[in-house]
Amino acid sequence: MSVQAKRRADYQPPAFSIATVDLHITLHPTQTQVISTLSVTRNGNHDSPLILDGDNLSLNTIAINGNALSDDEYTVSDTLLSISTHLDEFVLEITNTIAPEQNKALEGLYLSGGAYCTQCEAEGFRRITYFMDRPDVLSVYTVTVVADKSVPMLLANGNPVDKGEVDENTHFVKWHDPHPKPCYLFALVAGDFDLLTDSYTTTSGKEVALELYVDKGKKSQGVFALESLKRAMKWDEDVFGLEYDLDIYMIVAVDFFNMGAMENKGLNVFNSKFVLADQKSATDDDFFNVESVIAHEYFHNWTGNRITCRDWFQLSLKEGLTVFRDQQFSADMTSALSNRIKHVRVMREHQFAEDASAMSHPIRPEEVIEMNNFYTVTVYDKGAEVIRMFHTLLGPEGFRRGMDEYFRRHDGQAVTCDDFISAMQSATDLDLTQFSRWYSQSGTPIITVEHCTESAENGMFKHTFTLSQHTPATSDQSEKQPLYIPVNIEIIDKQGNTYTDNESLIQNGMIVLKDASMRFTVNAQSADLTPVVLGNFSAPAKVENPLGTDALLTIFKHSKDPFNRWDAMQTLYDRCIKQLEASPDAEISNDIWNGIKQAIAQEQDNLELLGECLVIPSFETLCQSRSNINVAALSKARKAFCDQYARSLEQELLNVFNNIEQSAYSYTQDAINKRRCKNVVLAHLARLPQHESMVIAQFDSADNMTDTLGALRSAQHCSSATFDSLMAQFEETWNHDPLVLDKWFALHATQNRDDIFATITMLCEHPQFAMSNPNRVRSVIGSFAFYNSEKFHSLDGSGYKFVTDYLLKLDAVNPQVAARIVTPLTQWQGFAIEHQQQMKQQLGRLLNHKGLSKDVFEKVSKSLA
Ligand code: 0A1
Ligand code: ZN
Repeated sequence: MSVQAKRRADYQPPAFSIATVDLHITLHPTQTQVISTLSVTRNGNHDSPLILDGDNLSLNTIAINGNALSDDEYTVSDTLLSISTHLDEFVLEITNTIAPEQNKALEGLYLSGGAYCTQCEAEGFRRITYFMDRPDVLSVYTVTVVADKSVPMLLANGNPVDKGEVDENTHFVKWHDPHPKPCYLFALVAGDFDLLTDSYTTTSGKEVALELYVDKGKKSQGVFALESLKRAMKWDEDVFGLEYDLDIYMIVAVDFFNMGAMENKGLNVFNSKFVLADQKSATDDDFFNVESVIAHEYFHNWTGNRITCRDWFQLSLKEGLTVFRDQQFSADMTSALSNRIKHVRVMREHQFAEDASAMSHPIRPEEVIEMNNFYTVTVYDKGAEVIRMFHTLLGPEGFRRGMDEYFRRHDGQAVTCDDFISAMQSATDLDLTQFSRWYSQSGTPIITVEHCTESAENGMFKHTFTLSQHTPATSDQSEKQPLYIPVNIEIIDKQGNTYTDNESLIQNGMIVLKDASMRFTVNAQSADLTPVVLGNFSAPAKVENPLGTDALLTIFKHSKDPFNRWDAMQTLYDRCIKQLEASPDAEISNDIWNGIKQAIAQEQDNLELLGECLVIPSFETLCQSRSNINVAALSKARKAFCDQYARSLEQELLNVFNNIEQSAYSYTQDAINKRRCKNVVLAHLARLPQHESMVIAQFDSADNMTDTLGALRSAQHCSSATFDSLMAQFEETWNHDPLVLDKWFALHATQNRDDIFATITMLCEHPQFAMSNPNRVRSVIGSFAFYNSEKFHSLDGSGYKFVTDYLLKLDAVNPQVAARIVTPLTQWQGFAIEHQQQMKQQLGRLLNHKGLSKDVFEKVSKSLA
C-alpha cells in the first residue's frame, strides 16, 4: 500500500482564501445534488493552481465567473481537483452529486436511520463537495437545503433566513452563519424528529433559542440533556466570561455516529447515547456522560470554533483544552473527587497503554497518515492533563488571565498550540519554555523516589529525599529530555503530622521537578516519614515510590487529599496482586485485611471515597505496572485476590451494604454515591455463593437502570444459571431499546466463558445488531477486544483471530471504527512473548489484506514496524 504521511513541519499557509461559501443542496438518497459557489482570492503573489480536495464525488460542472471551464483548465483525480486560472479574485461554481445512502463510513453526508446528517471533522467535507478541506480556511456560509416534503425538518449552521416551497412536493430552508468557520464545522441535518424547545438568556441579555431533536417518541428522554446545556451555558459565563454568540443552538441525536458528538457551529450532532437518558433506561454514568458531552460540545463554541486549529497537528489546542473545561464543569456539577478518579483511571488504563505502544505520539503529533487515528486518549486526555498543569502552575486567576489573553489575541483565527502557550506565558512570571516540551515529547515519565534517613543532633532525624525523572524511549522518539513537572507532595508521619523541606523548594504543597533529579531534606523528630508523591495526579506520570504496606495505610489514614487516600489503596491492592502472581497459593496477610477493615470503618460515613476505595484496579490498569504479562496468570491472581477480599471482608462489606438505606431514585450526588458504593460492594459479595440471592433481589426490586445493571454486573460472578436467567429477563424487557441493549451486548461479550465465540456470533445475528451501527459493534466486538482480557488473550490465539476476522469485514464498511477496535491488538508490547507472537500473526494478516483502509493500515503497519 502506498500511503503518504503528512508532517507537521511541512505546513504551508493556504494559497487561496475563500471568503464566502454558498451551498445549495438538494437531498436525495442516491443522487444528492450539491451546487457550491465560492468567492476565491489568491493569497499573495504566485501562479499556483487552485487545488481542492474531493473524495467519492462525481463532478458535474465547473465555472469561473459564470463561464464553464474547458477541459484544459482543470484536472480531476480521485482525491483532487486542480483549477488553473490567472485571476486573483473570482467566483467558482461547482456542481457535483453524492450518494448518502451508500455512505457507510459515516463521514460526509450519510443517512442515519432515515435522517440525513453530516460529519465533516476531520476531513469529511471533501466527501460533500470539492473544497480546501483544511481548518485554516475560514469562510462565511449560506446554505440552502432542499428536500422532498416527506423530510420535514431541514437544518444547517447559523440562523434560518428564508424558507418556502420549490414545488408542490419540495421545500427548502435557507441558513446563514455569520461567523467565519472552517469547513469541518459545517453541518446539515434533515429528517423527521421530535423537537424539545427551551430558551436561555445570557448575562448580557441575549435570548438564545434552544432546540433538541430526537427520534420520534423519545422526547421525555431529552429533558436532561437540555437542562445540562443550560447549566453548561451558565458555567462558561461564570467561570470564563464566555457567552453564546448566535440566536439559536440546536442539538440533534442520531443513532449512527462514529464518535461521541460533534461541535458543528450552532448545530451539534450527537450520538444518541450521549443525549437520551431517563431513570429507567440510563445509569448514573450515562447521565454523567450526557451532561459532560453536552458541555464539551458547547464549550467548543469558544475553544474550537471561535478559535480553531491552524492544522490538524494542533488538534489538542481545541481538544485538550475543551476536555479540561468539561472536566472542571463536571467537577463543579457533581464531585471533584469522583471526577478526578475517573479521569486518572482513563489515563492509567488507556493513555499509558497508548504511550507504551507503537502508536505513541506527543499531544501534538509530528506525523499523520489518517487524521481520524489521532482522536486519541493522548491528544484528548493527556492534552487535558497538560492544560491542567498550566492551571496548577498559574493558579485559577493566572489561568483565567491567560485564557482572556488567548481570546483577545486570537478570536476569529486558526492558531497553533504555541500561540496558546504564548498567551499563557503572558499571564505568568514563570518561564514556560521547558514546560512546552510536554507538547513535543511523547511517552510517560517515571518519577522515582528515594528516601534516606540519618540521625541528627537532639534526637532529630534528617530525611533526604531524591526525586528523579526518566521517560523511557517510545517507538516514535528514542531520545527524551527532562520535563517540567509540577509534583504535588505531602510528607507525613505516622500520626498525620505534616512536614515541609529545609530548602523551601516545596511551595503550597508543590515542588517543581525540572532536572533529571533533585534533592531536598526534611528534619523531623520522627524516624518514620512517608512521602506522598504526585498527589492528585498532578502530572501525567508514573511514580515508583517504594512504600511498605504500613506507609500506604498511613497515607490512607492521614493524607489531607482524599484522592491520595484512594490512590494509596490502589497501590496496596496492586501489591497484593503481585504477591499472588508470584505465589498463587499465598494468603494475603491478616495485617492487610485488618488495615482495610480499619479503612472501611474510618470512611463509613464517606460513601463516595469508600465506594472508590473498594474498587480493585482493573486488569488493564494492572497491566501498566507490569511487563512480560502472562494474561492467564495475572487474571488468576486478580481473581484470587478478589475472592479472598470477599471472604476476608464479608462482614464489613455486608455492613456497608445494609447501612445504605434504599430510597426512591433521584439523580443527586448523595444518591449517586450511595448507589455506586452499594453496587461496588454487591459485586464483591456476589463472589460468595451464599449472597447470590442479594443479586437477584436487587435485580427484581430495582427502580432504576443503575441498580439493574449493578445487579447484572455482579451476576457475572454468580453461577451461570443465575447470570443467564437475569440476562434473559433483561433482554425481554429491553429488546425494543437498542441503547439499553448495548449494555446487555457488552455484558455477554465480556463473560469469561468457553463458548464465548458462539455467544458473540449469536449476538451479531441478533435482530438489533447491525455491523453498520458503530454503537452495536463497539458494544459487542469492542467490549470483547478491550475488556474480555482472558478470552481475547487466550494463548491459542483464538481471541485475536476472532477479532481479526471481524475487523477484515468491518474495515470494508467503516474503517474508522475498525481502526479503533484494532487498538488492543496493536498493544502487544507489554505481553509475554507467546502472546506477542500470536498478536503479530493476526496483525500480519491484516497488513496483507488487499484493500485495507489507510486507517487500519497506519496503526497495523506502525505496530509491526
Ligand atoms: N470534535 C469532536 C470529536 C469528533 C471527531 C471526529 C469525528 O468524526 C470523525 C466526530 C467527532 C469532539 O471532540 O467532540
Ligand atoms: Zn472535542
